[in-house]
Amino acid sequence: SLIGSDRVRAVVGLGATGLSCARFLASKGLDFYVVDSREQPPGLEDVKAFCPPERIFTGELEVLETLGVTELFVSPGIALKTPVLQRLAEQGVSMRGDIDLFCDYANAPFIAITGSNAKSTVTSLLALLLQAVGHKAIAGGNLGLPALDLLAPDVDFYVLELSSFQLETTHALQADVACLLNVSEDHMDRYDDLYSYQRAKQRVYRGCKAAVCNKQDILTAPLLAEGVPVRAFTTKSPDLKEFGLLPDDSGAWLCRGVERLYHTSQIALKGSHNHANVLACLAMLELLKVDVTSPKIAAVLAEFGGLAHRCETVREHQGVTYINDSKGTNVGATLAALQGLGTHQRNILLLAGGDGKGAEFKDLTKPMLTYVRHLYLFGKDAQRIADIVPEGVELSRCDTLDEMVAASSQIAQPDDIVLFSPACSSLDMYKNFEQRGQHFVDLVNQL
Ligand code: UMA
Ligand code: ADP
Repeated sequence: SLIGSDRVRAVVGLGATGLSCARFLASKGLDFYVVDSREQPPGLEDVKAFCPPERIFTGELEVLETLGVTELFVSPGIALKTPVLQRLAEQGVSMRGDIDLFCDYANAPFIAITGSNAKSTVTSLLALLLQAVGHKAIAGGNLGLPALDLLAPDVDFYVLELSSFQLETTHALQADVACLLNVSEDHMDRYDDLYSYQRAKQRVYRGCKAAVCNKQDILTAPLLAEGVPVRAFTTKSPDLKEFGLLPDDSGAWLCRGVERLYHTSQIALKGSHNHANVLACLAMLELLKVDVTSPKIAAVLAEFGGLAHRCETVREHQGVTYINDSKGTNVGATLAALQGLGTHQRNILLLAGGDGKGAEFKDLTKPMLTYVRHLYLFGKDAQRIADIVPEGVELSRCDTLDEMVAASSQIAQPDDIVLFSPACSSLDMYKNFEQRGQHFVDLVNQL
C-alpha cells in the first residue's frame, strides 16, 4: 500500500506507464519525483499539468541518487539491472511497478495473462467473452491502456495482459485467475538466458486463486499451494478436466475432457495455435464459473477473427494470398505462423527481419525447409537470419519492405502465400509493429 509518510517516491520513466503512475499517485494526494533518461520523454507535457517542475528530471537517471528516494515505480522499458537502479536496490530502495499499485487498489476480480505469444489475442477474446455473458469486463495492461488507467468503480472483471518486464516489478500479484500461455525465447537483450526470462513469466502465478497452463509447454507448469485449482489446455486429446482438441474428418472438436464443446468449423479463428488460444479462454471462463456452452459464448467464437497484424489476410491478388503478421516479433510467433499456414507444397514466400533482440534463429531452419520456398530479408539482423537459412531455400536480401513486396509478388504463383512474419521487432526501422504492418498492407493494396 502507499501508507507511510516517510517514503520518498519516484516514478522512473515517463512513457504511458510512468504517466499513469504519476497521475495515480497525484490522485491520492502523494508527493513524488519523476525521472526519465530521455531529454524529451513522451509524457513530459502531460505530467507538468499536475507535478511541480522542480520535481521533474529528464536526461539521465543518475539524479535519483541525490534525491534520497526510498521507493521507485519503475517503467517496463527500463531494465532493473540498469547500474543506477542496481546501486539503489542494494541500498534497500524498493523497486515496484504499476501492476503492484494496481493490485493494491483493484476493486474487482482480475485475470492476469502472460506468455511469449498470444497474450493480446487471448486477453482481447476473454474480455469479449465475459462481456457477451453480461459482465462489465475491461482489458488493458501491456495491451495498450496502462492498468492503473483501467480502474473504475463499476467493473466486474479486469483482464490484464502482462509482459515479463511488468511482472519483474510485481511482488504480490494474487490474480483471481493467472495464465501463462507459452514460453519461448524473446527479449534476450534484457535477460541472461531463457530461464531468467521464464522466472519473470512464472511470477504471474504468485498467490493466484486459480491457474491455467499449457500442457505442451513444461515451462508454463505452475508450482502452487495445494487446493489451488489448475486447468491445462493442449492441442492434443485432453485428459479429464483438460481442454483440448479431438480431430475428425473435417477439422477437430474443442473438448473439455470427453465433452465436445465446439467444432473448429464454428470458430472464426484459424490455425491450431489459435485453437489453443480459444481453449485457454474456455479454461479461464470455467474457473470464473461462466458456462462455456452458452450460446452467447458460441456467438463470439463464431465472430472473432483475430486482431489486426496477427496472421491477418490482407488480400488475394492473382491467386496469391498476402498475410500480415507484423506482430510476429519473435521466433515462436513466426514458427506458429509457418506451422499454422504451411502445407507440404512449400508455397510460402516469407518476408522477415528487423531487430532480433539478441535472439537465436536456428529453430527456424527446419520449418523453413518444410514450408518456405523463398525467403526475403531486411533490417538490422538480416545477416543473423541469413546465417541459419538451409540449402534449398532461395534467399534475397533487400533494403526495404517495398523491395521485398515488389520482388516476392513478381515470382509468386497462384496458391502461394506471401507471409510477412518478421520474427523480429520493428524498432530498427519503424515506430512500432502497427506502423510496420500498415506499411505492408499499403504496399500490398497498391499491387
Ligand atoms: N525509455 C528510456 N528512458 C526512460 C524510460 C524509457 O529510454 O527513462 C525507453 C525504453 O527503453 C523503451 C521506451 O522508452 O524503449 C518505452 O518504455 P516505457 O517503459 O516508457 O514504455 P511505456 O510507454 O510505459 O509502455 C509500456 C509498454 N512498453 C514496454 O514495455 C517497452 C507497452 O507495451 C505497454 O502497452 C504500456 O507500457 C502500457 O502498459 C509495448 C511493448 O512493446 C506495446 N511491450 C513489450 C512487448 O509486448 O514485447 C514488452
Ligand atoms: P502477444 O501479445 O503475446 O505478442 P499476440 O496475440 O499479439 O500476442 O500475437 C503475437 C504473435 O504470436 C502473432 O504473430 C500471432 O500470430 C502469434 N501467435 C498467436 N497465437 C499463438 C500461439 N498460441 N503460439 C505462438 N504464436 C502465436
